[in-house]
Amino acid sequence: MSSGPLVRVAFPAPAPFGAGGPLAGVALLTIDRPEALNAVSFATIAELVSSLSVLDADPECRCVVLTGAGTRAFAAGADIRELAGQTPGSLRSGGAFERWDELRVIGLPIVAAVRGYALGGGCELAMACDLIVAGEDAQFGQPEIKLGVIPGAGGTQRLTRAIGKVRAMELILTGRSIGAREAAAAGLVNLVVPAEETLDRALELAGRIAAMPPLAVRAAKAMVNRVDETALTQGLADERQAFFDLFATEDQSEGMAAFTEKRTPTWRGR
Ligand code: DAK
Repeated sequence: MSSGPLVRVAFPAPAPFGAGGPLAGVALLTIDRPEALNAVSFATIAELVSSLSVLDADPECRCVVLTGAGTRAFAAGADIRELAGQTPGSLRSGGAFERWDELRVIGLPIVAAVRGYALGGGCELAMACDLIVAGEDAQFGQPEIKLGVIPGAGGTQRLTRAIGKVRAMELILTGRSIGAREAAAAGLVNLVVPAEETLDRALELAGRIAAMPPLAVRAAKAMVNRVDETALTQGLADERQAFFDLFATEDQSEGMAAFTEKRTPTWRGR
């Protein structure tokens, strides 16, 4: 049993593929409960959202990679031992589950690097991220039905949006999990990579996002996420407003000047 933090933070993250030195602008968060397949206890989600909030407020941080310690799991769910003794009343009043909702206010893009099991709350956590890099050994699923309950941290909603109603319905009603290739074919993950390269490939992807102008990155994330919250007419209006707003930034002037002058832009995040 580990007695240190439940979520390790490395900021800046190490460069991918042993390239040496840190990876500018990228933070690596690792759920560190490998003995419990990184099950997300109440304390784990609290630590995770606290770390993300700190990084979100740090102008040096441009992108986050979230992974699980070890090779067997991203996270095998919420901690069943903690859930077992709960009642409707304790779940409503405890506040612990509200920490999950705080993931939604993070403006930084988050890349999930998934090896092994991403089940239940682990699958929901991956889907709450913005991109998913899956190792060939990844397994995604919502097995809560086998425990006598249903997904409670967004699984019925996000899985359905990601892979469509009939596929989500089958997985949620039977508890079957799917491998990385099936997940990719269904549109759940961005890319499937050799298992041992999962973290490096996620860091690489995060590095490319971190090299982009940060205000535009945050605006883009917010606008893509608007899709699930609004009808098209309102979404288009919101996008236009965000587009207009970016013309008040130095990064817009710099980006367009650099294009004209045929040079690499320097982003200031303002
Ligand atoms: N919770 C606690 N411990 C877990 C765990 C989990 N979800 N998953 C695995 N472990 C622990 C095992 O108990 C075992 O511990 P020891 O017995 O060694 O002490 C250790 O990790 C290794 O697991 P196994 O021995 O079981 O390993 P196997 O290779 O045999 O099997 C497995 C791997 C992933 C197939 C199996 O461990 C498994 O079925 N795990 C449970 C998967 C699952 O049912 N996940 C869904 C949990 S329910 C909400 C937020 C979140 C949630 C709900 C609401 N709100 C915000 C409202 C989420 C709910 C869930 O995720």
